[in-house]
Amino acid sequence: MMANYREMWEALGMDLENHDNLCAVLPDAFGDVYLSQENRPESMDFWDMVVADIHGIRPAELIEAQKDGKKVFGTFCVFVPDEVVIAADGIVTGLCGGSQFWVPDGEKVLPKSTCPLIKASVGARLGKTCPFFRIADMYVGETTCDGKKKAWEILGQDVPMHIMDIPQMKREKDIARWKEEIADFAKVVEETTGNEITPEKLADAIKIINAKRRAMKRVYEARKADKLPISGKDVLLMTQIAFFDDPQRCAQMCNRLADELEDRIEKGVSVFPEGTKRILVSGTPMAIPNWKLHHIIETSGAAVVCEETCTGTRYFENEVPETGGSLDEQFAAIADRYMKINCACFTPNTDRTKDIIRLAKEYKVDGVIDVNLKFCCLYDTEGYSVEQALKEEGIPVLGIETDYTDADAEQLRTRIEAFVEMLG
Ligand code: BJ8
Repeated sequence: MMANYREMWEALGMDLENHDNLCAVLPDAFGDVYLSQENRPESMDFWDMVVADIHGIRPAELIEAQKDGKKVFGTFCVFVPDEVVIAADGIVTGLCGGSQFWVPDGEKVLPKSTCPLIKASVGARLGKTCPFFRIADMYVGETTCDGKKKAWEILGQDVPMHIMDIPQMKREKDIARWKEEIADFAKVVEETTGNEITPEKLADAIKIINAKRRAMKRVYEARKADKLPISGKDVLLMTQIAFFDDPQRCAQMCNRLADELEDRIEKGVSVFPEGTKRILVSGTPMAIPNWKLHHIIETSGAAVVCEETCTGTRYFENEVPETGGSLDEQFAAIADRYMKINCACFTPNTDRTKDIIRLAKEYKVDGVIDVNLKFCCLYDTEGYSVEQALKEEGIPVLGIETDYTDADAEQLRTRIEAFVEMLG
């Protein structure tokens, strides 16, 4: 596992010795969390293979593409529109760090009271232990939370960095400004790739990303079944890897999985015993390999049936209308679609609460676990309104705060077990 890529990692200027430490722990973690599950859908073999060589297969593909003159854009937020990059024959790769392994390197330069996602992302770059951070020709940041805004100043010291100014409100004038921001991003992408974005190419790119969204949505739809054909953990893995993969292959693999799940539903195959409590997880994103909460929930007598997170429904819900038209019209359509993402960095953000209630009903959940990554002030504060609204709806909710360490795992398990038990 992860053995044959040393030359590539060396050429990328990685810290091989420290990277070996990461490679040594990941297979065990994956084995404990994933391979211990029974009766998994066979189509998960694709994602198992990708994880087994997560720093090998896809990085090697990206480097090959770069040899053909393609440019790789590293992103940290679901607001950065993939369509624009694809339209210029560029490649997008997610860069959010989800491992505690990277946190100490991040803490060398960031305040400890920064959220682990940011600390891990910065640590992965500065510690030279993630090939994706080494490969990206350009990083694309955004003005979402304060922690990220300041992190770009450190990350951008030795990598070209473009920052998209994301509005903090969703008034008409904010959306119009966001459209301009997308048009500006398109110019930067054109300059970086050397390729022109034409209306036809953008229309094609919109179709490619919509197809990926639809395929992911099909997998999610299958989780509405009474007999759950797949675990939450497996779907989380699918979504996490969707940020790194080629979008067309991603769609193909998700559709293949959805076919199998639909077949399982027809045959009544389930991966959980009847009566297992159904949980919706809402809150902060879970970047790979952050499987902590899902693992605890699914080994505490419950199943995760949906994620209202950016590694969940916020990533794929809503499509860009495929109406074509001028670049300007398409940028407007893209701006509209992305402004439907309800992130806690907006105010007001009452539509997120509505989303959570809608999803809770659609997925027939018994309860909601609202998770906050430690030191994320936005989701932490919004948790108050979320809990209030859910209680008014009579939907049981458990608010938790956690990080990437295992220090609180047992305490979390106790609380989650008690919550699940309370669900009757
Ligand atoms: S659209 S959720 S991906 S900003 S958890 S780094 S907010 S302190 S990740 Fe996000 Fe885009 Fe929003 Fe989604 Fe900051 Fe909070 Fe950390 Fe966060």
